[in-house]
Amino acid sequence: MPILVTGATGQIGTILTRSLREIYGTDQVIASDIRRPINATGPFVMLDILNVQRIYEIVEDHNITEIYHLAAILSANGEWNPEKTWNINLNGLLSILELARVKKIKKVFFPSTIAVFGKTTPRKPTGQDVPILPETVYGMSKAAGEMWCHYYHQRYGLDVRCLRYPGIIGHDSDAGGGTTDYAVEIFHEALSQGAYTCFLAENTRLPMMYMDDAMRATIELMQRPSKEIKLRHGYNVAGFSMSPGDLAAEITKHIPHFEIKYKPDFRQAIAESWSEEIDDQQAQEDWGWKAKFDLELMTADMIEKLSFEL
Ligand code: AKB
Repeated sequence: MPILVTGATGQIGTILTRSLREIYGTDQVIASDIRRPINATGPFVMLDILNVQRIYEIVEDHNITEIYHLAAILSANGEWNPEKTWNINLNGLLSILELARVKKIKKVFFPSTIAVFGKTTPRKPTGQDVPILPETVYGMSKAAGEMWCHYYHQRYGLDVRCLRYPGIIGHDSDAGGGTTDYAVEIFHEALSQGAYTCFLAENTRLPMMYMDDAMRATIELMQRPSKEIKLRHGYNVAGFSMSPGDLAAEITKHIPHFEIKYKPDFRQAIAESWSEEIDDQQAQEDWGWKAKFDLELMTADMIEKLSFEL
C-alpha cells in the first residue's frame, strides 16, 4: 500500500510521515516536498505541487494507492501573497483530486482548518455545519477545498477524508507561517530565554490540539471503514481551548521565572475571526473521536520533551 505524503517537511507532515512509517513500514511511505527534510527518515522525492506531470510520475513510479495531501501555505504567510496561496492551496488540491480519480487512488486525506470560520460563525462553541465566511485567503482556499472534496466523493465516489485541524502544538517540528505558531514558539523561548513576546493579545482564545492527538485523529479517521465516514468535507475535531495568557500561566508552573509580553500584530485580526471553542460531536458519533491531551497535560509533556531535546 505505498502512501504519498505531500508537504512532508512541514510541521504536521514531518510527524505524520514518521507516524505512518511506524505503522506501515518505512519504504511504504514516500515523503515529498519542495524542500528536503533535515533528517530524512525514509524515501523522499522533490515535488512542487504545481508541477502536475511530476505528481503523476511519482504516483506511477511508486504505485501509490493512498495520498495525504498536506502541501499548503498557512494563514499568516498566505496574506503576503494571496494569489500564490490560492494557486498552491486550491489548484494543488484539484490536481490531487483529479489524479486520484483518474489513477483510482484508494484514499485521500485533506487537512482543513478552523481558518474556514469567519465573523459570521458562532464562536463558542462552533458547531459542525455553521455559516462560514473566511477572512484569509488560506481560509478561503480550505473552505473551497472542503467543497471540492465533498464534490469528488458525491460525483465520483472518491474516498476522500478531511479534518478541520485547530492550532497544532508539538515539540518535534517547527510551526511556520500560521497564526497559532505562538503556541509552539513560546515553549522554545521559555526554555532558552525565560521570556517571550507574543504576537497575539493575552485573552485571545483559540482551539488547539497536541500533536499526538492530531496524529491519532488523522490515522483513526483514515483507518475507519468508508461507510462510517458520513462527512466528506471537514470534520470538526476539538482538543482544548486556550489564550496566550492561559498558556503563560501554565508554563509558569514549570518555569517560575518565565515572563511574557504582548505585542499583537496583523495576526490578531485573523485570530479574532476564528472560533474559540470547537464542538466535535459529529466526529465523536461517526468514528469515535476523543482527544486525550488538555492544556495541563500538553504543557507538561512539551516541557519534558523539549528540556530533553534542547
Ligand atoms: C494557522 O495558524 O494558519 C494554522 C491553522 C489553524 O490552520 N495553524
